[in-house]
Amino acid sequence: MITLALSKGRIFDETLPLLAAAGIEVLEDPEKSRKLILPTNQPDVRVVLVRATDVPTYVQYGGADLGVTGKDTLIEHGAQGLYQPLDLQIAKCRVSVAVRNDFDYQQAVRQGARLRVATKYTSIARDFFATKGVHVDMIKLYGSMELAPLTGLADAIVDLVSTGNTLKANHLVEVERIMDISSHLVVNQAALKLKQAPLKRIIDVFAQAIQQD
Ligand code: PRT
Ligand code: MG
Repeated sequence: MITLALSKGRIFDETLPLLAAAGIEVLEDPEKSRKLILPTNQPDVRVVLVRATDVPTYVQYGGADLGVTGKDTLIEHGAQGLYQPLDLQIAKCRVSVAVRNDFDYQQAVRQGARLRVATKYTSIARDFFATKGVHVDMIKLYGSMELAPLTGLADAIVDLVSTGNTLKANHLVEVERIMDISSHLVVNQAALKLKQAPLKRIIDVFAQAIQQD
């Protein structure tokens, strides 16, 4: 049995065409079903639905043989024990710094004052501001970072941006692009040895499907 860990939403949706290229069709719609383990048309392949931030953990400890996860999640989680054979070029976005549109970010950074930064991505944010030589007070959040500058919780946020519509709707502006993000295929190291043939086949088909795009 091959177990693939996916999160509901954009990662699930954008992985489907890659699975199709490998002849794998998921037999239930995660938005309609309450099942956490979804069968596929291949009796020896199943999909487990986990929280996006839990995908690396499932694969690392062998709860799944392989998974699809954002580079942002991989960096924050740390990639110990994970083989990362492919950048799938899906679920693309960027990690950026954003502030209220009436906040003078350049001035705040230039003065060398402490910047209060709210984010779920504390590791990425810490590295980024350390490289810039900016002192930060880091506030860890788990959701809706956009709210932090609006309520006075923080001066700036470090968050994912794709279209920029969420920032705009909340009177925030992107002031720095930290890094580009896409989702990667991650594979359990032990599974790669024990189930080498079927896993290698999936990796190869995914690699080919990406190149054709
Ligand atoms: O949503 P939930 O809290 O359950 O979990 P999650 O946010 O960890 O998962 P999910 O499924 O939302 O995101 C999974 C992965 O998709 C992330 O780890 C990224 O690698 C990738 N991805 C790509 C994104 C986006 N684009 C994205 N736009 N993840 C989140 N967003 C959010 C962003 O945080 C912001 O709130 O969408 C909003 C901004 O979108 P725009 O288009 O308005 O700029
Ligand atoms: Mg989300």
